[in-house]
Amino acid sequence: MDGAGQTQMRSTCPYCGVGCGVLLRPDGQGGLEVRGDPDHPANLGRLCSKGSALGETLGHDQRLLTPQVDGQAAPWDSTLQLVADRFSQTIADHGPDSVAFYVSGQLLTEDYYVANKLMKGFVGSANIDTNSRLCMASSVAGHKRAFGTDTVPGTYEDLEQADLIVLVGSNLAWCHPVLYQRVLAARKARGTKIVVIDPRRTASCDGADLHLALQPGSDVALFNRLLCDIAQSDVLDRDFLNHTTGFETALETAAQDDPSVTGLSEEDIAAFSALWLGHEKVVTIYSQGVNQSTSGSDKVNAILNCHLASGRIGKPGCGPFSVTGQPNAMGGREVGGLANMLACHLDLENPDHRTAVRDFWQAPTIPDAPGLKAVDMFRAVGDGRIKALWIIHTNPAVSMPDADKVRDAIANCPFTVVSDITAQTDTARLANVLLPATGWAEKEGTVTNSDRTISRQRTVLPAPGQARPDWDILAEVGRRMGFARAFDYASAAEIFREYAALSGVTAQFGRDFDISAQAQISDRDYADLPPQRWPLTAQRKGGRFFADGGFFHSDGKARILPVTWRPPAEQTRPRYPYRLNTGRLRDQWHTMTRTALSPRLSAHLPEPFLDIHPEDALAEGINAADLVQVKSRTGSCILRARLTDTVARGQVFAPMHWTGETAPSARIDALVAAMTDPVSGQPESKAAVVSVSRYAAAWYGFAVSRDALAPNSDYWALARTHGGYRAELAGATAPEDWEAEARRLFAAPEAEAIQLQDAARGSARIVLHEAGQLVGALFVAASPVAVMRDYLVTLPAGDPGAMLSGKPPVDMPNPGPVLCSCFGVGVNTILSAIETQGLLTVEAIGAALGAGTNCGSCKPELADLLRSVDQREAAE
Ligand SMILES: Nc1nc2c(c(=O)[nH]1)N[C@H]1C(S)=C(S)[C@@H](COP(=O)(O)OP(=O)(O)OC[C@H]3O[C@@H](n4cnc5c(=O)[nH]c(N)nc54)[C@H](O)[C@@H]3O)O[C@H]1N2
Ligand SMILES: Nc1nc2c(c(=O)[nH]1)N[C@H]1C(S)=C(S)[C@@H](COP(=O)(O)OP(=O)(O)OC[C@H]3O[C@@H](n4cnc5c(=O)[nH]c(N)nc54)[C@H](O)[C@@H]3O)O[C@H]1N2
Ligand code: SF4
Ligand SMILES: [Mo]
Repeated sequence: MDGAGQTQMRSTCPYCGVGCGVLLRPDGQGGLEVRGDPDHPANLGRLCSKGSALGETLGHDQRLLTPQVDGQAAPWDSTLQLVADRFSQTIADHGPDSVAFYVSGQLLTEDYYVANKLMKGFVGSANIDTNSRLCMASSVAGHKRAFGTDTVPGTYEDLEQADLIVLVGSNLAWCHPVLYQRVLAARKARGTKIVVIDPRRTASCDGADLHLALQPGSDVALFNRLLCDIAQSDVLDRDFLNHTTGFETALETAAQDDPSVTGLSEEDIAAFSALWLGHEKVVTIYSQGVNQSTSGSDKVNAILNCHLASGRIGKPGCGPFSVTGQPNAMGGREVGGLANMLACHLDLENPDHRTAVRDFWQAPTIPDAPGLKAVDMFRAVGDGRIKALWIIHTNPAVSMPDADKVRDAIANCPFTVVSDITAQTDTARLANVLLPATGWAEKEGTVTNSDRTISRQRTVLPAPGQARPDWDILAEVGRRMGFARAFDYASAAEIFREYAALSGVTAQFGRDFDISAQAQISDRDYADLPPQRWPLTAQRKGGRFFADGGFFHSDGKARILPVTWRPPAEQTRPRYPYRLNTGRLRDQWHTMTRTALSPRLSAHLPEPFLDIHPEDALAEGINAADLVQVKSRTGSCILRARLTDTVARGQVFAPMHWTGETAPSARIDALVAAMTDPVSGQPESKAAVVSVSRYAAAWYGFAVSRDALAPNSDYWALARTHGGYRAELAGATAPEDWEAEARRLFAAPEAEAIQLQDAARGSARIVLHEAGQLVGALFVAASPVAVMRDYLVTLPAGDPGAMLSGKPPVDMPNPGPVLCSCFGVGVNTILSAIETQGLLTVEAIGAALGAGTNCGSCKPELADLLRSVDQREAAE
C-alpha cells in the first residue's frame, strides 16, 4: 500500500519479462488508473504502450464468471469433485502418465509451485510442461550445458554500462520496450553501439549501428566465426579459460563452419567482429530468433562460447543476456515447470535431487524420467495416450506449432479442463470443464523477471463472479485427490514460504537458486515485499554470477561447447518456396485475449498480414492490399499482403497473434510444422516453408459497427474501436443480397437502411441506423475496399448519411493509421506536421503533437517516418 492509503497499490505489469512496476489506483468504476512505478528497479517509472493501456483491458463483458461443465454453468463444489475424480480414475485405470498438465510462464510462482508439486510429487508423473517450452527451453538447455544450471548471469544495469549491445533474434523495441528505452537512454548518455542480428529489418534496427540480415537459422555460423576471431586476438582471456573446459575442441569445430552460409558479406561480418573485439563491455541480448529454432540450444551455446572465451561475463556491462518473454518465464524455470526439471533448479534425473525434494514434500513418489515436452505431449493427446488434460493460463490451440492438429487433439481428448479468465478462446471452446480464474490485479503472488528480480503482483480489484486464484483451484483439486495435508494452503504467502524453504534445502547441492532468506517471511512482510533480485540468502543478495568462475558443473568449470551450424529442419522447395518468419507486434500480446479488448492497442495494426518483398509480390502477381493464400504442408491461411523490403526476397513474415476469435483464417501456427530442437524440445516457430499466392476474392468488405458483429465470410478480421468494432471481410462468392447480409452481420433486422449499390461494379455501401444513431456501415467492392478507415472508425456517433461516401468532409484531414496509441495520433497527422512545421527530430514531433511522449514505444516508428521523409526529399 502506498502513502495515499487504500487508494494506490504497487504491483507488476502482467505482460512481458521486463517486469515493470506499476502503481494502481481503482477508478471507482471497476477499472484502474495505471502508472509506472518510479521506484521499481526494472522500469524506474517507465511503461510501454501495453502497460499504459492495462486499464482498458479489465472489463467483465468477456469474462468467465462461473465454472462450466459441457457448456453449462455449474457449482464449484461438484465441478472440482468432477475434475479430481476424473483425474484419479484415469490414473487408477491407465497409470499416472495417462494424465498431463500444460501450464504457462504467465502463472504466478505460487500457482506454478502447486501445479508442479501436484503432478511430480503426488500424481507421480512428470507430464507437466509449459508454454515456456515454446519460448525459453533452448536458453535453459544452453545455460545448463554451459554453466551447469539455468542461470542468467547479468542484470539490467549491464545494459546501461555496456559499450556495445548486440541484439540477436530480438525485436527489443517492440517486445521489451522499456529495456529498449533504457538502452536508448544509455546510448544518448555514452554512445553505446547497437548491432541487430535479424533476417528482418525491425523497429529495433532504427537506432542500430549495424544490422546483419543473416539467413534464417544461420546464427551458429556467425558466432563460430566470431569465436575464431576472438581466438586470434588479445580478447581471448587465457586466465578466464581456466574456469572453463572445451575451448580447443570448440574452436576446431567452429573453424570448420563456413560463415558464408549466413549470406552476409565479408565486410559486414568483419565489421561485427571488429565491434565485438573493440568493445570490452558487450552485452549480447537474445530472444526468440535464437530459441525458436531446431538449432536453438546450439545457437545459445555459440553465443555463450564467445562470452566465456573472452571472460566477458558476470562483470558490469558484460555478458550474455537471454531476455525472458512472459512475466514469470523466469519464475517458472525456477519452480521447475518444465517436464525435465524439479523445483529450485534441481534435475529430475538426479537421484539425490529427487530424494531431497521428495523428503521435503513428503511425497509418495517422484518420477525418475522427464515427462512429455509440449510438442510430444500434444502428440500423446492426439494418439490417445493422454486421456485427461488440464490446460492452465495458455492457449495452445493457437500458439502450438501444427495448431490445427493440436486443436483437433484437444477436441478429441476424453477429458479436458481449461482454467482461463475467458471462455472465448480457441482452446477454452474445446474444454469439457472450464474453471474461472481470477486475473491480473484480482490475485496475488510473485513473478521473476529477466534479471532475476522477484516482484509482487497485488490484489486491487475484487474477484469477478465466482473466479478463484489458480493456486487455490489447483490446491483444492489436490486435496480432493486425496492429498489433503500436502495441499492445505490458506494463502499465497504460505506457498511462498514453503518454496523459499525448499530452495534452502536444495542449496546443499550447490545450486544457484536460493531464496531461503525468505523462508520465514511473515504475511505482512510478504504483502509488502519490495522487488528483490535473487539469490537471497543469509550471505548474499542479488548481484551477478560467474565473474570469477564458480560455475555449477561438479568441477566448477563452464563448458565451451563444440557446435556446428545446421540449416532449419525444413528446406524450401518448388512447392513451398518461401521461408515463413513469425513474431510479435508492438501493441498485441500473444493470442490477444486481453490486448484486443483495448481500442487504443487495437488501432496500431488492426488486421493480420503477410510481409512480402515487392519483387516476390510482383513475381506472384500480388498487389498491395491484396489478400494472399499462404499454404504449408500442415495448413492454410488467408492474410493481407504488405509489400515491404523489411523482409528479404524468399522470406515472408506474419504476426502470431490472430485466432479463431479475431481472424480464423490467420491462425499462423496452422502453417508451422512441429519440428523441434533435439536438446531442448523447443519448436522451430520461425522457419516454416510455405507457398504464397493471390487469394482470388470475389468481393472485399470493410465494416464499422456499434456492437460486436458476427462475420462468417471466408476471410474476416475483427478489431475494437473506441466506438465499437471494425472488420475487414472478403469472400470467394458474393451474397445475393447485400442489404440482407448487412442486417445479418450487424444483427439489426429492423434498422433503417441508407444505401448505394452498383451491381455491375459489384460495389455496395449500406449504412444501418436507428433513429439517426449508427448501428453499422458496410462497404463492399470487387477489389480491396478504398475507404478512409481511420476516419470511419472514429465515427459511430456521426451522421449516418454522411458516412455513405466513406470519406471525411473536405475540410477534415484523414489522420491515417494510429501510430502513437497513447494519444491516438495518426501517420498522416505526423507526416503533415513534419512537412508543414519542418520538424526534424522525434522530440520535435513530441513537442508539436504529443506523439511518443508518454510511453515512448512508438519512437522507433517516428524516427522511421522522419527518415522516410528525408529520403523522399533527397530523391526529389
Ligand atoms: N508486444 C509484445 N511484446 C512481447 C510479447 C508479445 O506478445 N507482444 N510476448 C513476450 C514473449 S512471451 C516473448 S517470448 C518475447 C519475444 O520477443 P522477441 O524474441 O524479440 O520477439 P519475436 O518477434 O518473436 O522474434 C524476434 C525476432 O527474431 C527474428 N528471427 C527470426 N528468425 C531468426 C533467425 O534465424 N536468427 C535471428 N537472429 N533472428 C531471427 C524475427 O525476425 C524477429 O524480429 O516478447 C515478449 N514481449
Ligand atoms: N508461430 C509462432 N508461435 C508462437 C510463438 C512465435 O513467436 N511464433 N511464440 C511462442 C511463445 S514464445 C509463447 S510464450 C507462446 C504464447 O502463447 P499462449 O500462452 O498460448 O498465449 P496467451 O495469449 O498468452 O495465452 C494466455 C491465456 O491465459 C489466459 N489468462 C489470462 N490471465 C489468466 C489468469 O490469471 N489465469 C488463467 N488461468 N488464465 C489466464 C488468457 O485469456 C489466454 O487464454 O506462443 C508461442 N507460439
Ligand atoms: S515493457 Fe511494457 S509490457 Fe513489458 S513489463 Fe514493461 S510495461 Fe509491461
Ligand atoms: Mo514467450
